[in-house]
Amino acid sequence: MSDEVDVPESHPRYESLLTRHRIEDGVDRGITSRQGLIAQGRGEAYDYLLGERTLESADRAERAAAAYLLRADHAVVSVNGNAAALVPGELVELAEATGADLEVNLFNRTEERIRAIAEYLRDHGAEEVLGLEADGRIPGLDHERAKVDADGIGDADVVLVPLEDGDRAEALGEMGKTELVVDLNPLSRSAQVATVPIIDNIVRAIPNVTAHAREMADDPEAQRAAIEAFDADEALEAAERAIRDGA
Ligand code: PTJ
Repeated sequence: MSDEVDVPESHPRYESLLTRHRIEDGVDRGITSRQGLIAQGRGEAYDYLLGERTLESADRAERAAAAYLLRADHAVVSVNGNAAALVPGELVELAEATGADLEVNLFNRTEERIRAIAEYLRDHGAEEVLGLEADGRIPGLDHERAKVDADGIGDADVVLVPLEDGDRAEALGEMGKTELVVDLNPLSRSAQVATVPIIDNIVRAIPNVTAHAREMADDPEAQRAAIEAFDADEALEAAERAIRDGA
């Protein structure tokens, strides 16, 4: 299995085909669930409608997310099978740039997949990966879906959850956590309940959050301004408008 894909860069759908290949490769490696293939298809459809670009409103969301991560007492970046397959190195860089922990946290939880993802993140430079303990619980969810690390997501005040399922996003919000959600569907419950909904493809979103974090790292005033300049309802509306009108 390789990261290479036999598609010429001049192909008009090069990025999209490369992303598909990474998800397929993730399934082959035992990192991504087969449901992850379906989730990717849904994401692609929204990305196509959004023009496969980072909207200005999404860029503002990515900047606000960077500011929340930098200002957190304890920030955690949650990693599932799709995120790990698509942006493993980029997630490690984001954690480094913001001081956040990385925690493997799965919707369709299996111990094998958790171990495979943790190892894959370590192969991409991660020093510590949480999620193997799973000794904490998110209240209000059934047993398997409720599992988190007590010292990780359980203890965090800010969590970045890419491609999260709506029930869990809602339950994490009810625990009083500041939630930063990456999801291409502005109508999804996860995006709707997020403190910061990032309506963008994870492959563009994560490196951009990192770039903003590096730029604002030593500038508390810029961090405060980024949070103040962001309005979640406006961002959701802007994405819906872009889908409807192509604006
Ligand atoms: O690895 P696991 O077991 O934790 O499972 C992960 C998936 C993603 C399979 C699981 O959480 C799931 O089934 O999610 P859903 O309910 O299908 O929701 C996934 C959401 O992510 C949808 O709203 C998609 O539009 C969106 N999405 C898919 N691909 C991307 C995306 N958003 C941003 N970037 C993407 N590349």
